[in-house]
Amino acid sequence: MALAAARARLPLRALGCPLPHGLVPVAARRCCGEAGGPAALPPGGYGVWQERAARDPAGFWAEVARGALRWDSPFHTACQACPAGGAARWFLGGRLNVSVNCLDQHVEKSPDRVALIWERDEPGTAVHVTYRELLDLTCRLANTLKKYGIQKGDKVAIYMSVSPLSVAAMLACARIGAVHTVVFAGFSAESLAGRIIDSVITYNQAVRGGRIIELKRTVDEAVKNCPSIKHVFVAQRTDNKVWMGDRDIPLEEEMAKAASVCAPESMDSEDMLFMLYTSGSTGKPKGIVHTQAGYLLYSAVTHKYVFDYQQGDVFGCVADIGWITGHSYVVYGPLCNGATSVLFESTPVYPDPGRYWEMVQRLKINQFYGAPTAIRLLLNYGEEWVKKYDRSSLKTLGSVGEPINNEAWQWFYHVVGEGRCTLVDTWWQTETGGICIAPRPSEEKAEIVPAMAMRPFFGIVPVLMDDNGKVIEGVDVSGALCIAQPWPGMARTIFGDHQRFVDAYFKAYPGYYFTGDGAYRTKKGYYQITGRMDDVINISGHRLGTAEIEDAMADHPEVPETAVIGYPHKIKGEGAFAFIVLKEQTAHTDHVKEELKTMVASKIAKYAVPDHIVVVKRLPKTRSGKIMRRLLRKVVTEQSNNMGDVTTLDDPSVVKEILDAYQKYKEKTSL
Ligand code: 7RM
Repeated sequence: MALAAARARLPLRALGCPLPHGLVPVAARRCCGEAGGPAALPPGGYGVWQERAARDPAGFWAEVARGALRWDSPFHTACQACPAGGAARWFLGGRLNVSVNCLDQHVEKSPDRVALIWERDEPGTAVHVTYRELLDLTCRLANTLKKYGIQKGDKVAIYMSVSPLSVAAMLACARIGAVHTVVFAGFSAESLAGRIIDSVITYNQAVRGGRIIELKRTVDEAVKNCPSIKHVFVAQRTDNKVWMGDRDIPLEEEMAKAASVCAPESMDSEDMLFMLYTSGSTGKPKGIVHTQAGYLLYSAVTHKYVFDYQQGDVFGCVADIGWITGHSYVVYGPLCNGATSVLFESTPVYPDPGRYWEMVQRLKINQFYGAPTAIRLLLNYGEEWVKKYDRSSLKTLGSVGEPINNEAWQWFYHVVGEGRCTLVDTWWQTETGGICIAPRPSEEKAEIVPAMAMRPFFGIVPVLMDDNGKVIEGVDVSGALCIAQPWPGMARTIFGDHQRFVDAYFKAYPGYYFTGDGAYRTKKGYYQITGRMDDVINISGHRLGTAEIEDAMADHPEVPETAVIGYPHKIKGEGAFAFIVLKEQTAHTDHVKEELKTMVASKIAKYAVPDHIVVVKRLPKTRSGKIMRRLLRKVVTEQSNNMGDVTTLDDPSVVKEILDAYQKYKEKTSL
């Protein structure tokens, strides 16, 4: 009801254009300009570059960095290994500003080139923003932040839906040397409060799939538990009024008063650019830190070469800016390359399952980059939703975030891409900064194997490790996926806990970066990712630690113990499955389960809520008290005839107990 009223009152303009100083939807503006070309590589081809980059990473990247980035002062050392283990540092002594690379350099040559196409929730209401306009927004926002005392090194949370203003917020931080941390707008108040931040930029509300999301209200809740937050800048995504307190600053009003010129801060290559929280196998999410030059270079070069981005192309990555994919392939990579980047605010099924392809037709998108979970969802609706629309602009399709199953790959390739587009399955992580393994770039017309990431990017040297920490040579082998040499996009640390960084990524296989994933090297030497080797699960392409979900349920007074595992889910890829122990057999089990679900939603986010909760008398534990989640996975994937080694179990009879409980649950529900 409330929503219908809100929408009737304020469609286009308010759901539409909260941008200050009268930016209005423009149907068609030129997307390309003459200059400001994408990142350049030295002459050669894939094989030549790959060989050179692997043999001499410092020399290779130094050459690329000189050509592709605009420097205030040149670097003196391309790459320096970290003496205490950990990630290498890049382009030492160099100074630059990321926002200058993403904006000013393009404005100088082609100010009217379209930087962003904001594909808003309501189809057909796209807003085009030129490079000049985006620089103007960024400078006004930067000056507003400065006015309120935000300085180099301060931490600014961006809790907003995707829009030109949220992109400007990221770039404004970069301009003045503040560190942004984008928090996905689906995260709860408690998640937001858990981040280390000095101020927040948010919207009054967000709009997604025709629904209103109360962002400011969530920020208000978070602020109560987060005394470090000094300012909350509130922009208007809708015309609805929200409560404004002492700490709150109306963003557009301030921006309208602010100067549209802001001198960029000259940053050291290794100064922090942003941190982004991501889940690991233990503890709370960690703030992964990326620095200025190396990250920008790597996102730009991978954007150009993996997707074969050509100047004038419209690049459509439908990820939210709250994830690393949005950082690298909605914002930094494309803008550094002077591209036209689409900001997708909606969902794949709003207003109907043809949304992506209607958008492709209308915006003439040339590269479409999305997640397998959306493809799996859409293929259930049938081909008509795709075929209705003209997709002839498409040249490259990309997949990211989780393994793409063969059925989804084939549908994406044949139905969406009409069998004539290159489909790249791209493997990478928050920690890697950009794509590390993908079928492109490659030698001219090299084969692409369905549903496989295949080939390392320039300078990425993948190795597989066995259980004893030895490198596995040869082909047709599987092991733990590590990367043997540094590359510029690698994260540098975990904010505030460098030891945790070293322990998580460099300890298991000294001298190598351990990804946490397993991989198979095929007979032809290609890489296929087999999935996480730790207790991280992947729900709809979103990373979550099973321990995080367990922790969120731990405070329930009637539930002393829980164990969460990932299980295969047809659409989401994986879902969370919880086993819980109750204090005593209460009559209101269902009530407890509902309470647990609410706890997970409010402590983490809705997508983290377990699909299934099974009550057991006890959890399977080793004699030293460790929960054997491996056994629970066997039960849920119905491989209980093959439990493996159970000799370390404290009491093997627990297996039958759990199997019985699972069977009973299955009969009762439609599992
Ligand atoms: C970009 C991103 C990283 C984890 C990673 C993998 C899984 C990502 C693929 C994939 C198979 C892929 N960053 N993953 N891409 N698995 N094939 N193409 O997703 O930090 O959020 O997640 O996602 O397990 O370790 S992330």
